[in-house]
This record gives sequence, structure tokens and C-alpha cells, in this order.
Amino acid sequence: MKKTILFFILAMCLQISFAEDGYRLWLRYEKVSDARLLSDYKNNLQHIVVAGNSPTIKVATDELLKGLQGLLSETISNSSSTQNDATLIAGTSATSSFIASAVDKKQLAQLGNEGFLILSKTIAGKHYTIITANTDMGVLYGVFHFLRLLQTQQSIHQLNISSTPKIKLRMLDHWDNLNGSVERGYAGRSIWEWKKLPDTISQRYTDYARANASIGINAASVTNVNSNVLSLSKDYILKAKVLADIFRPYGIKLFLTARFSAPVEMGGLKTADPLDPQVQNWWKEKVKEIYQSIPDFGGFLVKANSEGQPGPQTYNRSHAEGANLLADALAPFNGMVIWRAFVYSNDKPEDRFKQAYDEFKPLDGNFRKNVVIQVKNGPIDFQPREPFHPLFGAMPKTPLVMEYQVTQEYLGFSTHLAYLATLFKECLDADTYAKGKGSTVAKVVDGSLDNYSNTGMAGVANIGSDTNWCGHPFGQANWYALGRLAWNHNLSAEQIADEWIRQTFTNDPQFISATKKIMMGSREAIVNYMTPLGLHHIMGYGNHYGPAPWYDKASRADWNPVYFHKADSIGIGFDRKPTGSNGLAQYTPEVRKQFEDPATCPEKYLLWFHHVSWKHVMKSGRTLWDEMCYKYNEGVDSVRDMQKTWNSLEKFIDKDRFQKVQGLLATQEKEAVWWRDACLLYFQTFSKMPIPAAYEKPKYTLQFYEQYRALKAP
Ligand code: BDP
Repeated sequence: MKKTILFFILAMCLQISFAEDGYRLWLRYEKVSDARLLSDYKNNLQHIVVAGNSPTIKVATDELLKGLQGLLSETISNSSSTQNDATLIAGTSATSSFIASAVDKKQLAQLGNEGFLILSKTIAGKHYTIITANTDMGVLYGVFHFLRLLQTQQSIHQLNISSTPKIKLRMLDHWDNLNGSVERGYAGRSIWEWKKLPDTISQRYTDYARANASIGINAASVTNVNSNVLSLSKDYILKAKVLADIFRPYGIKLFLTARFSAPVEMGGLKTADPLDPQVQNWWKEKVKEIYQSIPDFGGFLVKANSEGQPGPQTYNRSHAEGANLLADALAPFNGMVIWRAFVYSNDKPEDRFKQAYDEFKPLDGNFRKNVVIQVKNGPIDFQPREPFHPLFGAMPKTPLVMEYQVTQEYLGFSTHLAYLATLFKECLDADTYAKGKGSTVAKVVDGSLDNYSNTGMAGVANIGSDTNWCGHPFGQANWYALGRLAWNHNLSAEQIADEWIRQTFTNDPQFISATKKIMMGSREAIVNYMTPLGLHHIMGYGNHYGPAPWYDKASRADWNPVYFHKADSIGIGFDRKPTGSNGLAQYTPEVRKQFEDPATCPEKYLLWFHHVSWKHVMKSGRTLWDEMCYKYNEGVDSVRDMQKTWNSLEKFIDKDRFQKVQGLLATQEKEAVWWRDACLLYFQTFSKMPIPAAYEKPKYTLQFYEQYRALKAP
């Protein structure tokens, strides 16, 4: 069926006003402010045809209608008209004979299942815009991209866009518990209302799927990696089915976390040993049951033998044996296992930096074809800055999926403004030297270095039931950036910020350039006032909020900040050279050499790898201690600059969001000072050196900060 949509231009423009509460994310479709462009769009987008009748095409049609209605500010209605009237045609060669004859087959052949083309064509003197793909899902991605062009006020003449995702699995991992709480979630409760499912269906599920599709995200694991066996029960499978049914037209596959001990806890077996035939059978039956309800179920995401989670090692089996057990059960249905490398043992005194590599590197080549290993960007744990994880480049026979943390567990929750695309890119651009110069992490993750076909990039979601989804209005940018980078990691952090600002706020050039400056510097500001020069994991114990470099009471050594900074009267930093833990040995010789020599180690990583004397002379000519004072102060100053810049932008945007960001920046400034003063006072007890007179003096004593609870997160 071909659907033709005709625009009726009303004399009166319909003004629909929305509260700027952030709910609409980057899909606001406000009227185009540039009059010339608006009239050009109106002239060229009078008649549209979206060919096909699948649920995905229905979504694409609705989206185009909604988008154009908002952007052109015209009332739009569907009307039956012939394709000849159309100036914008979307569909596949299978659903549109016009497209079949107008589009080069060779161009289409390069698109795969998800890519799309957006083309300007003049045929018989008439100008057409064509959005096409090999699948309806590709068409939907194309529609979203086209709307992005309009929202960012770009010309729609001479379009020749061919876009295919560089990464296959583009995923959000929700650490959401079945009781509605969200582990490390700072934007309200879980959006999944498990108690009310399957009978009550929140509109938010559709809005979530739509937002994800608009940035290319095609997979979601909806339950916490610290998993509850109940999510595999019959009742919960039926609840999950409702979500999967909603996600399907948007091209999103649902994944669940699997608790390794489920055969015991749920199946009543005596063991969960992966080599036990009864255990194997239990998983086969369970998987079959899931596929009966969710025929396109994505598979399992598994955290095993880490931080108290059950796993194969409980039965003296390896991670490969554990992963393969689930992989064999999923294989007949094309399901996959995403097995996490975030593993560290309770009883090994080994440097945590080294444990994932030690565990997984020897298993390279032992995993089934439908297993991928999900590796955090850095070797410790989602710190404001980490060097890249040494596993990248070290497992040529095993696809490695990148795991980022979008939720700001270690970067000030949803109170601090942190644009994370710069962090994501820093890791992707790092050179592993696995196959010589240019073997970047990006090439490992997109499969081009080692020819992986199962590629993936995942982010731990920052989404919750807050009206604006992510708590901080700028938190949305990180969800957006994850999707855009997973689609095309060649985009720069700046380009992504630019797109996001235009769609989320305004196309005003002054606002864009000022806001981009805030965003681009925001993560570095946090690094500076929390953990400069390679310090890491010195946050509050448990909640990971606020400074607690002095903390040494945790039951495990490596849950204590003192374990990570190792400050003493001589200096500070974690020696990971052969004289220390030798964690550096896990990198290729080229990388190791660079980090091993304090003279060539980038100073941003210095204390990751070296225990450095307080008097060590830095590149700036300052001593390490003075440099630390400088960096902590620089962090605070950056936040103050961000405030100043933001305050100058009031006239460009709505009051709601302006004031919300203004308030959050005020809190961030206080907390940056808290971080600076607490850390400098504490480290000063070792350095015994003065804070240079040019800097603000700490307002309180170290004792005060050690007992400080007022700003502590719950
Ligand atoms: C740590 C979090 C913890 C997660 C863990 C993980 O503090 O809540 O369960 O990561 O990734 O950073 O499994």
C-alpha cells in the first residue's frame, strides 16, 4: 500500500506550546526560525509519500508528519493523492517502484540492513528528496536523520547522504531493579513499571523506543547486571514481552540479565555447573520459553563471579565455559551472550587494574561464535579519566564490546554538568598498537582490526522517571552521544554537541558556540577538581559521591581510596611499573614504553602509573605538589567560568531550563570547592608543603571535611 500525505496549508499557523520540561529530548521539532529556510522547506516538502505498510513504516510516517508539522508549523493531514505529486519519497525498492527506478542498485547494496540513503534528484525537471534503504528499519533511520537535518537547519538541496552504522549492537544497559530502584541511577525511579506490567502500559515505553531509534540505538538490556533470578520467571517473561513488542517497530532488541545460579535458585537443581547436562538442559528450556514469547529476543547480558555475583568459577569452570553454556542454549534462535569482563576476585590481593586481563586474555579463542565480551573503557571502573583497558587489542579472536557508563556514578551524579562524548572519544582514539601504529580502540570495537562481525558499544543508561529523563538537562547529551558515536565513531565530540544543542535548545549561533564551550570543557573541569594528574577512585565509599581520599575502612583493600592514591611522605600515585604491580606489562610494548617513563607518560595519566615525588618537576616547571594545587584550582575556576557563560545566555532560551541549569551549576561550584579543599588539605598532610598564596585558602579544616555529611548523597 502506498500512503500519500498531503499538507494542507492553513492560513493561520497553529501554535502548540509545550512546557520546556525536557521530556521531548532532542525531538522538539520547533518551528524553523530562519525565514528563508522555512520558506524553502515549505516549498520542497509539500507532498510526501512513505511507501509500505509495516509497523516500522507506520512509525516513520507518524514521525515525518509530527516532525514536519512542528518544524513548518502547518497543519498536516493524510490524504490520498498520487505519487506523482510527491516531492519527498521514502521507502524501499520493494515498496516503491519510483525508488526502484530512481536509485542506483550499487549504492543500495552497500547499505546493509540498517543503513540509508538521502538523495536529492531532479527527474524530468522536478526536484525530489528520496529517503531509502534496504529495509523498513533503514527507512526509519533515514527519516530520523532527515528530520535532524531540518532541526539543525541545513540545506536540503543536493543531498547525497549514505550512512551505515559502524557498529552492529548499539546498546543501552539499564541497571534497573525489579522493585523500581535503579542502581547508580540519579534521575528518579526506573521507567519500567514491572509491578503494573503486563496490564498497564506506560506511554513512556514508546517514547523511550522512539528516542533510541532517532539516534540509532538498537538494543536494550532492561534489568540490572546484579541480577534478580525473578526476571527469568514466567511472569516476568510475559512482562518483558510487552516491552519487546513496543520496541520491535523501532528496531530495538530486548536483552535480559541472566543470573548464573538460576538453575539452582529457580530450577531446583543442586548445581549450576556449566558442564552438568541437567544444567545445560535447564537453560535450553528456559531460553525456548523466552523465545516463545519474544521471538526476536536479543540474549543475555551476564555479570559473573564479580562483586558477589554467582558464576562458573564457583564450580571451578572458566568464564568461557560459563558463557558457552548460555551461548549453546541461545544459538538455535540466533541469540547472543554478552559476557562482562568487569571481573575481580574477592580473594586475590592482585592490583584490580590487572584482573580482567589476567582472567580473559588466556581465554581468547575459547568462546562460541555468539559470545561477545563487554569491556569497560578503562581497567578500574568508569573513573572521570582512565587509560584505555589493556584488553582492547589483546583478544584478536574474541569480539570485544565497549562498555561506557552514561550515568554519572563517579562524575557528580545528575548534579554536575559533564559532557561525556569527550571521554568516549578519548578512549576510542587511543592507540593500542596491537597491529602496529594506528590500531586504535575504535578499530578494535568496530571489528575492522581483527575482523569481528559481532561488534558492539553499550552504555549504562542514565535514564529514569524524572520528567526530563536524565535529571540534569545536559545529561540527555550523553545518551544522545552514545547513540551517535555507536552509529559513527568518526563524529567528533564537538559535532555531536553542536547537533544536540541545536535540536535541544536553539539554532542561535551565539548560544551554540557558548554552550559548546561549556560542554567541551566540562569533563576536564571535573577531572581537575576531583582526580587530576591520574588520581582515581578517591570518591566517597559506597555512594561514590564527594571526596574521601582518606577513607580506609572498607572490607576489601581495593574499595579504599588510600589503596588507589598511595600517598605517603615521599609522594603519591600507584606504581604499575615492574617495581610496582607491573600492570603496565598488559599493554603492547609501544604503549608500555610511553607510560613507563615519567618523562613521556602524559601527565594526565602520571599518577595512574607512577608513584611520584612531591618535589618532582612537571612540564610546567612547577613541583608535583604545586601542580596539584594548580589543577584543583583550575577545576574550580572552570566551573565558575561555566557559570559566567551560562548566565550570559538567559535571553536565548526558556526560563525553565535556564534556571534549572543555573541552579545546578551553583551546586556544582560549591561541590568543586568541597572537592578541592578536602583533597588538598588531606594530601598536604603527606606533602607538608604550603598551598601557594595565589590560591583561595580552604575555608574549613580537614577534620571538618572528614566528618562532612551535609552534601553527602543519600
Ligand atoms: C561499579 C558500580 C556497581 C556496579 C559495577 C558493575 O559501583 O554498582 O554493579 O560497577 O559494573 O562501578 O557491575
